[in-house]
Amino acid sequence: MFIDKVKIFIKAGNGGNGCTSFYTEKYVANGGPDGGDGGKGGSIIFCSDESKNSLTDFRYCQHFRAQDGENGTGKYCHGKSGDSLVIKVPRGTVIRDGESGRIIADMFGDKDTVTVLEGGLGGRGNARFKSSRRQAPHFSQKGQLTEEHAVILELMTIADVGLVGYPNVGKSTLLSVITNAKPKIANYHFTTLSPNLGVVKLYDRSFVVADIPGLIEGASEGVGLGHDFLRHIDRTRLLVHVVDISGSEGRDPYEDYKNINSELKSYNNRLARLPQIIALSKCDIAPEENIKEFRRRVRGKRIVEISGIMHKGTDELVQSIIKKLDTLPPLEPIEYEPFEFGKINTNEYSIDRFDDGSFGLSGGFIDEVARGVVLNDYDSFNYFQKTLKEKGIIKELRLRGAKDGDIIRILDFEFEFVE
Ligand SMILES: Nc1nc2c(ncn2[C@@H]2O[C@H](COP(=O)(O)OP(=O)(O)OP(=O)(O)O)[C@@H](O)[C@H]2O)c(=O)[nH]1
Ligand SMILES: [Mg+2]
Repeated sequence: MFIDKVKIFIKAGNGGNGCTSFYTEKYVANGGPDGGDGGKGGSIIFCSDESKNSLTDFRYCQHFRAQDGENGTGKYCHGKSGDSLVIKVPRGTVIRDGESGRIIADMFGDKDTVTVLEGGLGGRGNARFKSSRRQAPHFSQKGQLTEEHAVILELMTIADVGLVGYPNVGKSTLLSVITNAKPKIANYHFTTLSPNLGVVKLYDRSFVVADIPGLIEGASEGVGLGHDFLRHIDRTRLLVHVVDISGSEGRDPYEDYKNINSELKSYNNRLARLPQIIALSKCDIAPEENIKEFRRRVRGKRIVEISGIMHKGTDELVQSIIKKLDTLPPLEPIEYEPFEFGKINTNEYSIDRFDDGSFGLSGGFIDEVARGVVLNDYDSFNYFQKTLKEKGIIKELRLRGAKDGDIIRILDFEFEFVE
């Protein structure tokens, strides 16, 4: 089963906790603090891999967690950092935020590497909190906790040329003649069920062609295989519109041509506006009259007559494609304003006033300080108060009307305001 769109859940590793410990040795009383820092959590990294061509790997595995950082221990031992998790995706995968749908990264190049979630920072051990006035800190910092996020992976194949047309018109046959690809070919509709890629090589030139399942009228409403596969030609620079000019299935070739164009338009304007070369296929069995009639009705377009099975006209078609590609801008990643999962700004804080007269402190700065607080430890609490004072938060609380005895809430704990 071919899968080209999946939702997965990713979580970077938590930071390890810092350690509270004191040096002990025989005959050494009251050794100093020697608690080590916690290790950093592992990050979630995406890497594009040219050897993959679908997202099928993600069908049964949707949860990805990087390793947590280890806790620090005594004797200044720092915890080991957690291993990052590298998730390999095919080239051309677009990574989106699962909630807003905004693009986080376009894995356009081969071996592109993007860190989507940073691991949590490790907490500092009590050895770090030693100062001239605080010789024996009985507290250390906790590691930063990370959150799970949903992301959507969407494969948008990278190819220069896309083949479009009704089912059974000879798209895959054409691909097999002009490229090295060996797609399945058969005389029934929807032989091709997932995109095929092939590379055309002519002297020093080469370009990539994508063959997708056939489209039919109403594809935009989900008729046939729907137009979901158009995503795989959404990045192309040029379309080759394959029209069965023999009318072997009793349809009017000109109507086919018009219908496919309107399906492209209902998918998106970019596709509808892409330059097209029309390949009239099955010319070996087509009445001359059909070709003339089509040429009469479609004027001013580049039209090449081909027969895939007889290998006729295909060289001319390749030459036309190269000529046209030379005039077009190169393939480029999608333009987007990258979405980043909220990086915590450890400098920011805000003060709120609640109905009951209490105050609430929140923001990255407060979270950062709160990680190090052990409320029932006098030392730790002093350190906490001092940090708030240095940041000007105590002063601001006063200005906002806080009086001694008022309740101040932080995360899930509260304390009384005293200066
Ligand atoms: N006579 C003739 N038959 C052709 C030609 N090209 C393809 N065919 C036949 O048409 C049938 C369909 O060919 P495919 O290449 O599988 O067509 P397709 O457009 O990829 O079809 P789907 O994948 O179903 O959309 C096969 O039986 C081919 O042998 C041609 O130039 N002349
Ligand atoms: Mg096919």
